[in-house]
Amino acid sequence: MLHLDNMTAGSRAILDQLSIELPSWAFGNSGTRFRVFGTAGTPRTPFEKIADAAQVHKMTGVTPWVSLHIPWDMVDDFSELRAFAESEGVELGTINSNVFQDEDYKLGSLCNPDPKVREKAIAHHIACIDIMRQTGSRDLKIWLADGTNYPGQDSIRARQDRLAESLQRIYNELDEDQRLVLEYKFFEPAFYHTDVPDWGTALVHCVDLGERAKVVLDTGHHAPGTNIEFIVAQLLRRGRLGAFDFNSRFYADDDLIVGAADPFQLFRIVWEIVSGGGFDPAAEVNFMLDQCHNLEEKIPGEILSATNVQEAVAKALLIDPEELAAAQCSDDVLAGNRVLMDAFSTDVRPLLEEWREERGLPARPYEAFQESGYLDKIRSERTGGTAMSWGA
Ligand code: PSV
Ligand code: MN
Ligand code: MN
Repeated sequence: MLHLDNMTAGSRAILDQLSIELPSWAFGNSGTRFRVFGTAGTPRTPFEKIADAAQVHKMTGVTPWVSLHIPWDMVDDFSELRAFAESEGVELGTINSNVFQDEDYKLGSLCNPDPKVREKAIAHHIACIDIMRQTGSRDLKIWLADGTNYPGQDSIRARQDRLAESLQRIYNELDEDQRLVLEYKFFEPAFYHTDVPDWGTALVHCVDLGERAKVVLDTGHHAPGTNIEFIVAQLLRRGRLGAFDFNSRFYADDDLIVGAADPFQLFRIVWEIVSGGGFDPAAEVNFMLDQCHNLEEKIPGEILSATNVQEAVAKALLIDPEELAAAQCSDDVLAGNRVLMDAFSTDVRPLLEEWREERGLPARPYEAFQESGYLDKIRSERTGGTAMSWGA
């Protein structure tokens, strides 16, 4: 039987320090281009999104941060929002810019051929940096919808040059304790080419920008079959893995609950983070969820996501690095694989129940939330107003 007492001090520290940031947009309504299905009690304001996110932390104890998206989470007074978050037991985290929903950005934002549009997009990021000063956020996260649909529509190379110049202007505005984290995605909404399609392109721009520019790895932004753990290993080697957007996918950018589609892939990724030192606070990797709950209730969806990541981490911590290294030096090509598979096949849920009980948390967060009555409360209280949705 596994017990916390049997863990090494190093593994125990990783488990205790694990923190996962929640995306504010996960608590709004979302859907596909075919239909957005609403739920009763959906937040009508950024304050209500934070109140819901705080429930996830109250149940799991591993999600103390909430990431904001600007302008979706625009408020008059960010110090008021910050104080509210703190009163709910959470803190404001990463600020995500949005240069993909304005008519002007039809042909791109930081890469747009029109200098006036590029100026507008740069100004938006500078406004986000100012918000970061008020929210106390460290990271400015940039995901761009820039790209083209047809060969010849614009110059791929000129767009890279414009991107480099625009990013440098933004980077130069950061304070010493702030970072720029750049997210890549190989397709969508542009279909012929995307301006930041892969980790190589993101890394090249980050290296040019400076030490405080890092890459964001969104697990849903790769071609099927991509070995994501390899990318993790390489970015950690170079000290350039800035943040994770966890989610899972069956087909495209599905944004489903992390660990739902392929828990073994999640385990492999997490093991690479463990073995590469990525959970050491000094590595400064921000672990975030980037999900949308189209059909399921949002708060339980986020609770499950947080516990899925925590389970993958606990499994990876069962691997004895010395045993694995010895196996890898043997002539048996399957010996190391057996070590990994033994860890993956172990049920760590009782261990995590023990961990939660030690902290006065519910042993089973998902069930405890369902029994808490919170959903009934928000369903009856949040009447009137307009429910917020992904994209508004
Ligand atoms: C769009 O693909 C996206 O899902 C990116 O992953 C961003 O992180 C997120 O939207 C929020 O802007
Ligand atoms: Mn993302
Ligand atoms: Mn995405």
